[in-house]
Amino acid sequence: MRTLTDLHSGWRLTLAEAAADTPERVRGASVEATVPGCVHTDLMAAGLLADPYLDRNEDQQRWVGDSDWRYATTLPVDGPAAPSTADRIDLVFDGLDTVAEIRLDGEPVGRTRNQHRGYRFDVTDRLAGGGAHELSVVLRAARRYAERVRDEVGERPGAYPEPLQYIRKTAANFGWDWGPSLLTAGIWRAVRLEHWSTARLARVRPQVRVVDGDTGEVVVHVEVERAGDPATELTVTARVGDVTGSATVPARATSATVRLRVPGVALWWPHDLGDQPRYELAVELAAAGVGLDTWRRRIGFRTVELRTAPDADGTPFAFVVNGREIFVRGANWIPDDCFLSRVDRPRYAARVRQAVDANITLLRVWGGGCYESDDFYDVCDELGVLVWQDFLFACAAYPEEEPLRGEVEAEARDNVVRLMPHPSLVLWNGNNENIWGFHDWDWQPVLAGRSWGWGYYSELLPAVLAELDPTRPYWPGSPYSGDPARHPNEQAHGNTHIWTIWNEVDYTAYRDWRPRFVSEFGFQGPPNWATLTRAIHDDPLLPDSPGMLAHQKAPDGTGKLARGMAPHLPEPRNTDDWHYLTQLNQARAVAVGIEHLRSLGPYCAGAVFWQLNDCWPVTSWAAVDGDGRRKPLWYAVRRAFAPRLLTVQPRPDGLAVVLVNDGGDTWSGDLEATRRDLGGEVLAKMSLPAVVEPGRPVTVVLSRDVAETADATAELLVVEFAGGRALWFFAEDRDLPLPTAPPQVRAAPAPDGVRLTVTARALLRDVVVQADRLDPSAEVDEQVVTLLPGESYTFTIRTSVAADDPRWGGAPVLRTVNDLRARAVDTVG
Ligand code: BMA
Repeated sequence: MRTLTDLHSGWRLTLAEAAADTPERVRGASVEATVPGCVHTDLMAAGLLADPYLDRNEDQQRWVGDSDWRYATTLPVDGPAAPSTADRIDLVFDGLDTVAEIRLDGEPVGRTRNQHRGYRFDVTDRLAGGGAHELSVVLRAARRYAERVRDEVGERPGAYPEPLQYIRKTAANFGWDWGPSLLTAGIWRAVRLEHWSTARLARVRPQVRVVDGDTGEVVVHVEVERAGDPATELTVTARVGDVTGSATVPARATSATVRLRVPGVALWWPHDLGDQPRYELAVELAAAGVGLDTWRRRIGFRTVELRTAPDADGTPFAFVVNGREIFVRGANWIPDDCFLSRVDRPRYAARVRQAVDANITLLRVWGGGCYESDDFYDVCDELGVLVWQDFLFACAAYPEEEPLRGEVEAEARDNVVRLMPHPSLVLWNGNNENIWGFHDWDWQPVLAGRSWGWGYYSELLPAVLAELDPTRPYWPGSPYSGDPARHPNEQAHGNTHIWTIWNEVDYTAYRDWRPRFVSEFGFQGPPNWATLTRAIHDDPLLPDSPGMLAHQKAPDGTGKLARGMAPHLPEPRNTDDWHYLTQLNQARAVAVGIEHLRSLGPYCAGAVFWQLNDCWPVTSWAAVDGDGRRKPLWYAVRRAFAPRLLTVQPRPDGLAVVLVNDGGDTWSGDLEATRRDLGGEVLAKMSLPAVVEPGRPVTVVLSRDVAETADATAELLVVEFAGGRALWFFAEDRDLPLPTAPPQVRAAPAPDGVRLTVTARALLRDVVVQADRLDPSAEVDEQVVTLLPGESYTFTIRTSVAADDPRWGGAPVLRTVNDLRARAVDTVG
């Protein structure tokens, strides 16, 4: 049997070649190294590097990425390297970051230059002699390597100045408009010795399908690697439950296929539509009845298609899962930490759980990140989250020549095979914004006819998929319009990114778009207070103080935040106000986008906002901040993505109510709409019954007496349907005479913390409880709550802070837009 021995202990890290500005304290140091891990985290653990996530430490640390580093360990004499009867001993790296030279006892074993693939080296002869062996891995500075490749293949344009397209390494690692530039190096995934004889399972590719309703079909393609006598006949057996099949690998052959038909399978569904039954698929390799190798994964049975055949309006982009067309409620996923090896299974589970709790049904693993570890896809399988995986190309023209082409193909092959057992994976996408860049970002004169990646997206990647995993749809890019002759971001065709909002125009302009599917749109806001103040210690702390600016990577981000909220909200007077208002504006902006896009269904078939998570504490588009805290946006997304949505939308013929039902059952009730004054008195009213079938939004244009007001700043619209409520304000908050009477607040002890009941004496806009200001570990069950006069809402807060703490009662913990009015009035008065 193949045996695996992890080589994760005894590693030391030293400098191999120091960049000029490397501090003296590091030069002679030899520190304990964590494997899997990276240089930054080892240096931090040894006290030689300040945490780059704090203040402006990032600026002082370029030397880490610009130096060469050496990892070394000794294989114990009586351990896995001891003389062995195995035919083969392989040294296997699941991931090296990135440009590595591997040696055993000082003699070269191999070189690598791609973070996104695994490597296997036959070291049988090297270890034959017994005794202690030294294993070392020297990692060369990635930027320097990339620049050398650039000089070889010729410069290509890109959105960032760094040479990220000349090396197969997580692009965002060079710095992004939400991420620091912390060029990592390390043995970032598992490393081990594998002992085996005769043959091993080199690749197992289960193609999983559903045929005839509830019969599962699993076609298992197996490739073996042989050692020893090539004439040995091998047997491959595959099993799902009590269904077994086998095939022979004849002498000298290296592949076989086993077909299984599994009757009566239960289908795997995204979490909002059904369960996630999984079935263990076990594959065994044997020779003459002796087991040689095994492979096990949990698969799921489901079908997926991407409907893109042109229709009368253009080119749809609609996911059909198990025969049912869905509206995708999605979020973009970026690496959850700049130091990828810190993202372990519990962290993936917590983050994906946050997505599920926000009613998100799809995560798009964005192309500037990485192919995540199996844990991520496994958690998505388990929790019923669809995954759209980008191939790793983002925001740049990528050369198609060697030494890159071969690496791109090898990494695609590795990862397509690795990820294909996962039912959650529903789409492979060619790249992020590169086709757009080619069309719009003035790349063509610079390229002057040189390759830019189109060959990857249009030929290489689809060919790899057709060969290895034809069960999943492929799409060349995000955005892409389905035809290379057409502008890639054309809204009637394919998938679209909306970035004019945030960069240029007000968020209400989302309503001017009629796209078929939006795979990126978003708006920034700062992280939660506890996260912000853990990372930034500016004094005074201002929106543009130095530490704050270092944690805001978007061009003119601070200006865009200010301009984005000015049309809507009262002006902030201080950093506390700014923090509450910019977070609130982010929540409102994205909710407006989501509700509008859902109201266009099924013409529009998905809204994937930018972005779920962060990789460090930063002001960004994320709903969950770099410390894992849910921003007000998260709560707004949960509401806007509720399977059943009631939303008010302006339409050419007047204000309309749109009822959206993504659930499995009919949604019906009486729709009641009232126009009221700010004191709550009903001025006009209409009601009518409505029946909303799944996937078919119903639009009801409101009668004019309800929908039109003569006094925009004195009235609002309240719509109710089947227990849900939506509000529409005729004027912006900054223009509303919001009542300044403070709410009544009552804090009562609860088993895990506090129940905070807020009662509105008058209309109260967007209550947020920043409990993390009192207790960094506090969690609040709801945020951004508007109360009509007389209404109460009870926030449940998990915290160790006592209920009788007077700070629960007001700013800066309890915030409302009304306080800003009060203060504005005070200041003026
Ligand atoms: C798109 C993304 C990312 C970026 C985001 C926000 O360009 O694909 O590159 O972080 O917008 O600007």
